[in-house]
Amino acid sequence: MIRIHFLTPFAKMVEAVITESILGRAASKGYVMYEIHDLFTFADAPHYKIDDYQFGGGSGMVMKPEPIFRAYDDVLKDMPAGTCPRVIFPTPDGRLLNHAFAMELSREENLIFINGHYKGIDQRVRDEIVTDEISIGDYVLTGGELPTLVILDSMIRLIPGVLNSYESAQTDSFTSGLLDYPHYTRPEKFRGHEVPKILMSGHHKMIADWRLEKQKEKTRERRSDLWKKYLASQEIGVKNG
Ligand code: 6GU
Repeated sequence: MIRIHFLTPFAKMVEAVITESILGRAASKGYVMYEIHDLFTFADAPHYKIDDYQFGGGSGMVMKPEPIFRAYDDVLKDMPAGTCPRVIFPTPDGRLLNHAFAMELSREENLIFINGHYKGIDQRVRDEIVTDEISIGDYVLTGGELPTLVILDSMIRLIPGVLNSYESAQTDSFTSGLLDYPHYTRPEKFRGHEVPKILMSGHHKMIADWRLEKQKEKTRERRSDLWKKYLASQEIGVKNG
């Protein structure tokens, strides 16, 4: 059972997504437990401010360190002494999220996600607490909740048993290094478009070859970066027999 902690100023947003998704089902099935910690409850009375102007000037507020450090201490206090959980800070200037990282996280026992807002968080939080700074792509979002939920979704689905068919996580895009092949279901003919004949042939080997060919085609056309890696991995495979 993985324990996931959220340190966030938007507790309700995180809760809403969790309860309405596979993330929630993973919790009901006992694979994961969520604890959402509202950063405002760790701020100082009477104003409960969690952000402030940045030293050195410049537009945009920065999240204050105290509420985050207090929330973090509070979470650690309930863990066995010596537990040193990974602390993920989703941020556009982090390392890019990928399948390998999602897989790595899915094997952890405790994870803490810190959700930044405004211009970001005080650097001392990043220096002292954060272990992993992760971006979900080259664009900027208004806060860390959606990226946190994206990272979470990508890892939770990799825990064996969470998906009804673990197989479906084994064969999708990126597990193999290639993009996914096209899928079809009934009806066989729809608005004049027919399902490729080969899929109806019952020849498992030919179907597998066709699918691999489609995967290669798509990857070559859309993702030259993945395609180069795939070709390199094939060469190594050949060399090693
Ligand atoms: Cl992790 N956070 C924010 N705010 N924007 C992003 C992102 C993260 N990754 C891409 N854009």
